[in-house]
Amino acid sequence: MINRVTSKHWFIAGQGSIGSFVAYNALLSGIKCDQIVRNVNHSKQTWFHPIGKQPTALPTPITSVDITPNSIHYLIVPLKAYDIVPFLQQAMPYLADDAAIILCHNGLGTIELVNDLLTPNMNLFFCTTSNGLYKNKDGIFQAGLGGSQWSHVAGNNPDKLNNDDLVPLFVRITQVDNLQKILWQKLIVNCVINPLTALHNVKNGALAQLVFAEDIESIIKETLLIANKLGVSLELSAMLKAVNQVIANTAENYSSMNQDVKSHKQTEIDFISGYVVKEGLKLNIPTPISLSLYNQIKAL
Ligand code: KPL
Repeated sequence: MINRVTSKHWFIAGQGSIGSFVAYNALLSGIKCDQIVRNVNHSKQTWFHPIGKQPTALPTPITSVDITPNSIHYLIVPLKAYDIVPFLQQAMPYLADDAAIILCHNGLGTIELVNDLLTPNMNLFFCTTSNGLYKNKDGIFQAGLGGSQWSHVAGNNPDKLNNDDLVPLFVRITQVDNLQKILWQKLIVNCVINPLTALHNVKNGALAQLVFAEDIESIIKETLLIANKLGVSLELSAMLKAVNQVIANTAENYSSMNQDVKSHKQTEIDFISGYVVKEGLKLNIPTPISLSLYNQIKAL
């Protein structure tokens, strides 16, 4: 039986894997939720394929013509990092004065950009998720059950959301107060796996070969210099272990950057190695390895 656990009406940007996972969970929980797309004619019915359960057709997405100005109080933006600011600029007239916005993506650098767009009563949250989701022509597939962590990152009302609001949407989710450390840990994993797999056109698992060991260690060391200077306490041995663990756990996957390069799509390199380079410049710390990876990906 459908259990209406919350009266919040959620809006989700786009029909990506994470957004569709959230829309599926909302549907199961009886929570009001709409996926927003640019053009409904270009979007097709999305099927979500959960682990061990029947595939489910998600509700038809809506466009801005279906939304009343100032009516969005709860918005999840699980878009690629470079799409977030353009989306929010267009969404601004539809956001309520007290909107709660959740960002959810790979890389770092959007929080500062989005903060500049917010009006005083809005609140910004960040959620990082490791659910094994992938998309193909038949829909969105859940390959593994991962966890998510979230925190308030900007605005004057951190209590605008609580964990009970998000459990029905993300399932295994925890509110944390050390999100910066978690985001840097994920950033370092992405700084290693994403550009290397894209440049060498290999699956994540190929990075376990000895020939990549030196590059992996150099990337981690360089990114740690920046993280540590910013007060994020992460250590080389723990990061080496974490990176190798992700390489092993996702051995059969092609990283998102590898897939983006292969399908001639924009990559998230600006918010991965590019973010490290930018922070290095601000801190006066040279980042030649990240810069080289950044330039090589940009050149592809
Ligand atoms: O986040 C990822 C990505 O591909 O973007 C990893 C963790 C590297 C898994 O492929």
